Amino acid sequence: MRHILTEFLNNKLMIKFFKRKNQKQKDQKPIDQQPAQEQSVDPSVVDSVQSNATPTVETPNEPATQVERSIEPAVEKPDVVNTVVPPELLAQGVEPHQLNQQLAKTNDNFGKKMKQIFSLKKKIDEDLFEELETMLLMADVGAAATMEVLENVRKSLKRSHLSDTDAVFDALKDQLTELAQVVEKPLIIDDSKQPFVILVVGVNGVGKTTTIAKLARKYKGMGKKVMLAAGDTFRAAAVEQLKTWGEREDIPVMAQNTGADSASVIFDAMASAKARGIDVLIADTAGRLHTQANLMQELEKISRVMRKNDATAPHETLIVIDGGTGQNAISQVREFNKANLLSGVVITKLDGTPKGGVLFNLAAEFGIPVRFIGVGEKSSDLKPFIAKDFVQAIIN
Ligand SMILES: Nc1nc2c(ncn2[C@@H]2O[C@H](COP(=O)(O)OP(=O)(O)O)[C@@H](O)[C@H]2O)c(=O)[nH]1
Ligand SMILES: [Mg+2]
Repeated sequence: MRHILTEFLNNKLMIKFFKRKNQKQKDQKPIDQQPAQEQSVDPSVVDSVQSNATPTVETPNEPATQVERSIEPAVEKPDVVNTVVPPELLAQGVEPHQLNQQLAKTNDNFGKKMKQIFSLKKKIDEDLFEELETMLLMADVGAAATMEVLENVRKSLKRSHLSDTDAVFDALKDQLTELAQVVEKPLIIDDSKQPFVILVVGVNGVGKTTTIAKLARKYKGMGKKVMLAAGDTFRAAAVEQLKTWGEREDIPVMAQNTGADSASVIFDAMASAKARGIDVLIADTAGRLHTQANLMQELEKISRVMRKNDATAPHETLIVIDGGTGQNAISQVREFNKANLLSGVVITKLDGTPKGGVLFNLAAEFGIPVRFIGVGEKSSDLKPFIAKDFVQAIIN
């Protein structure tokens, strides 16, 4: 129902926007159209690993420092924002991060546009609200979230009896923060689960395997024993890619042949993880097109089979979406959510896109916790989602 309403509002608002655009913005630069992102697996990574045909537990002996040698060192960014990290995230070993530069492209669609609008408009009128509405729609916030945010801005201005445009700027920032806070619920690993099992789902190319490597590194860094399960048995390259990451991060990977039954790979990995006292098991899955209904059935089967080992598993089912795909990412969440499996979202590739506003769209439409955001290709480029920091980075 909400979906239909959203579509309706989207159409209505877009018609309004294009009318206005024709009238007023003939000389305005078109919004930056990003080229389609490279979504294929880096062949150099895959080629560098020997294929392993039999079920194995890979435990490379390379020291962890190998990771640092094989991955480009991160360029330290200067601190501009004072980040307040919630205690539960500090407990996860998360240090304060600087997002300004990583989210610079999304900032072009929010902070920069807002400054332009407010530098021209000195009084609060319908025209100002229409400009803001257009800005939010163009920034991938989505129709429903745009309406909700602007309605709340009007209400808060009324309540506070403020009538200068600075107050509108602040109120808009506050309302976006409030909306983002709906989905700020960090993933806490329940230590009573042995292992705590994270199932990672999503369509091909969104960054599942990379995110798994990032999570593995994070949890290992917190002193947890981590294991990976190569549940994407659909493509040979997928298994090899996960093994490569396992080697880099010195983390065991449970894998079987390409074409093996994904549910049984993950089931076996759970049994092995239990026997080896593993704290966190992270399972990869295939991501063939979400329009193929059998993928959903496959994921339901995987969850069912997992529950034969542990009735409470999976303890987290994370959908990974590519932040650069905007509305497409929303339809992917909608599709995967039909099977009612999702407990968290990871939005990747926010470093290379102006479409980070999709987070608000997601928050308003589904309210599923955004556990992490991906801001680069390195295994250290995963940040826990903190609403205030995110909004500060895109409106600074
Ligand atoms: N810039 C950027 N690239 C990413 C990020 N996450 C993943 N990627 C890249 O996206 C591509 C696909 O990732 P992969 O993990 O293989 O996707 P999968 O098919 O869902 O497993 C790879 O080239 C990754 O390096 C991110 O946060 N930022
Ligand atoms: Mg993959």
